[in-house]
Amino acid sequence: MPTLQEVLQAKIPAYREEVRSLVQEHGDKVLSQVTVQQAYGGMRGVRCLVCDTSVVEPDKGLIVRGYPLLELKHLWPEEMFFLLLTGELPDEEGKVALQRELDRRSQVPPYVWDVMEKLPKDTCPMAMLTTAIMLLDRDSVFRKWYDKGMKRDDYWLAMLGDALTLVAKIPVLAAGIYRIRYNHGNPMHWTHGLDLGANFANMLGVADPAGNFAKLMRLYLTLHVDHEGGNVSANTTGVVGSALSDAYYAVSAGLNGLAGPLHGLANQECVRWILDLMEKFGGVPTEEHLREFAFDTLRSGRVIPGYGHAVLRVVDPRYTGLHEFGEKHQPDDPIFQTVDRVFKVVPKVLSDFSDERVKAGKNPIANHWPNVDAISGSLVYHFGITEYEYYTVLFAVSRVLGLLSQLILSRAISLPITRPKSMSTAHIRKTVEKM
Ligand code: NMX
Ligand code: MLT
Repeated sequence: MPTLQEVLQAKIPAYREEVRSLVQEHGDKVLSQVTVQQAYGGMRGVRCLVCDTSVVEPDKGLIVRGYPLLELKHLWPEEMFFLLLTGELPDEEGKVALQRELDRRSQVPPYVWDVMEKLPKDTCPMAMLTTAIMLLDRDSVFRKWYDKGMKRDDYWLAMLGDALTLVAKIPVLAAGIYRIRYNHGNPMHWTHGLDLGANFANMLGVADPAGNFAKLMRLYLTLHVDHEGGNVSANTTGVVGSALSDAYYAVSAGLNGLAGPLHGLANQECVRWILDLMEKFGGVPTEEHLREFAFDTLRSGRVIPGYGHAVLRVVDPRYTGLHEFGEKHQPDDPIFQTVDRVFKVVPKVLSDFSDERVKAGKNPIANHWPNVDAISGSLVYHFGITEYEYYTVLFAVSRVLGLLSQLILSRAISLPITRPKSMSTAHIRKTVEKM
């Protein structure tokens, strides 16, 4: 089978032509409109971005290149990367070739570890990760080729070079940051010949005699890999990349968005919430205690982490995929049992609370179901990685693959610099009053 680069090389001309003819023939047709509510409401539902790696259907969840996510849960993260980029699944030979490419690129330069070691001990793990990514920018192929006058048609190729390096190094960086930040020893090396998920599990240094932690890491990385183009991290990465900033700048910017509590940081907030709940009630809480705790959270003006979503209106299939793993491998773990009980109680609490909000003249809560962050941390905790302030880094290791896929494709079709128009409140008032 041809390599990832060869598959892309063969497909990109037709992809460019498809986009060119679409814009030429239908450029003035309307896809979406913007209301005042949307301008002030996080652009929710405004259809104005292009993303060909995946789509989130409100009533189905993530669809990757036409496949519903749960049909892909057996795939390994490197296969997902191939699929996101090309729309094709690699055969065994294609997968192994990609793995060997990652082997070649996996070494992290010593100066990065020197900086990580010197950071204050209480630095946030996500700040360490995005700093480490920025330090790698020194070797950006895109930047070097650009400085030498690279042709626009080659931008995607230079981006692919940086992307492969980042895909190979991100698990090494993330695992090393875990070990440095929490005094678990020196960073460990990538093992040549091992897949990405197992390598990551191994480098975290978790004892895994039955291989179940490696299985969890493969599943985790596969399920978190992409979530179309509008989420904060993907959108930010796209905007920064559109200025022709290289992959290191663009991805680290996106991950800084993932580090927010309403986005990827919710996975660690969720474990904290579950542990507080269990501490308060001395173990797995009763449904009544849980209801009381959830209402206390809401009435104190906080969100219930892991519940709700800007697009989804059903249980997140990523939650379902991880839940199946928990049921099989850790059904007796009290944290997993608490997560399960939260699922029984919280949707109704959110629904009741939403009714109260509406009566008080506020917005309803649009989605009462769990998203991926409601469960991911509890599965990791079981394997002894209990430092939950680290968990957003796990999400980041996976999401980098999706962010990079989107960046490469944006350069392939030469999306221009992103520059929408803003309006002042006075202008909006004047405009609507004339309508
Ligand atoms: N707990 C309490 N209030 C909520 C929740 C929740 N879980 N979800 C939504 N709301 C509130 C929301 O804050 C908003 O309040 P206000 O109008 O006062 O600002 C109101 O309900 C309407 O919000 P929605 O339209 O339902 O949701 P929106 O699209 O604005 O936000 C989230 C989506 C995901 C930011 C929101 O559901 C949330 O904060 N959830 C908890 C945090 C979380 O799990 N984030 C992870 C998302 C997934 N990820 O991995 O990134
Ligand atoms: C994601 O995975 O990016 C989140 O579910 C957030 C989103 O899609 O808005």
